[in-house]
Amino acid sequence: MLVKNPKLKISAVSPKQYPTNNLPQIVLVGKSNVGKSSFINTLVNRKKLARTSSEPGKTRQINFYDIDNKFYLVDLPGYGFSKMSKIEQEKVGNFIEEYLQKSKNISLIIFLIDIRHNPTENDKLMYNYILKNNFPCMVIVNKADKLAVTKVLNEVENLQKILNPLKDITFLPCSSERKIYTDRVWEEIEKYI
Ligand SMILES: Nc1nc2c(ncn2[C@@H]2O[C@H](COP(=O)(O)OP(=O)(O)O)[C@@H](O)[C@H]2O)c(=O)[nH]1
Ligand SMILES: [Mg+2]
Repeated sequence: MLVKNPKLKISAVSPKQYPTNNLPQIVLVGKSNVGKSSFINTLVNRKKLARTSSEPGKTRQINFYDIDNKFYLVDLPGYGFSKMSKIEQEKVGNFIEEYLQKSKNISLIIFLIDIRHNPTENDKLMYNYILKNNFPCMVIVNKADKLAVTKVLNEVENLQKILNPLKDITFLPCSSERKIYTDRVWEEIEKYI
């Protein structure tokens, strides 16, 4: 998809601020630093629309990006940032859950994991929460540039075996850094807009 005019609609700190129109919301979920904000920038072909950071876990807000008045990309705060206190981590968890419960227009959750690591306990909790609540979901295995091209598909399959042995969820590799594999990702997303 060729995106023409992506813009930040609002950084919501409470549900009152969620957009009230009926545009579908495509939501990025994943631990801090997995590349959610970079993924948004890559999809919409902008360097700095979504703020990326090498210092994760800073902000507790939900950024709604209006994509050509067709849909929203929703950037959630990351969970599981180890330098955060237990209580802070719990607050972030509740904040994410509140959005997932209260938003009426979630059409797809894009769950990001890192190709180099097995899913963490927090990843598994979040992933199971998504499935238990019947959200449509696809898994993006990000940072694929960190592996040799010949190993990427094997590792994606490996991670799918761990999280989704039934193989009824789409798993796709991506590199937000190098902008590779994104055509296939767009193809999948467009089914939900
Ligand atoms: N090598 C590589 N680095 C990435 C990729 N995606 C994101 N990063 C880096 O990972 C860090 C965290 O990215 P960010 O998008 O802020 O993660 P977020 O916390 O999930 O939003 C940044 O330093 C990015 O440059 C990727 O596909 N490959
Ligand atoms: Mg981010």
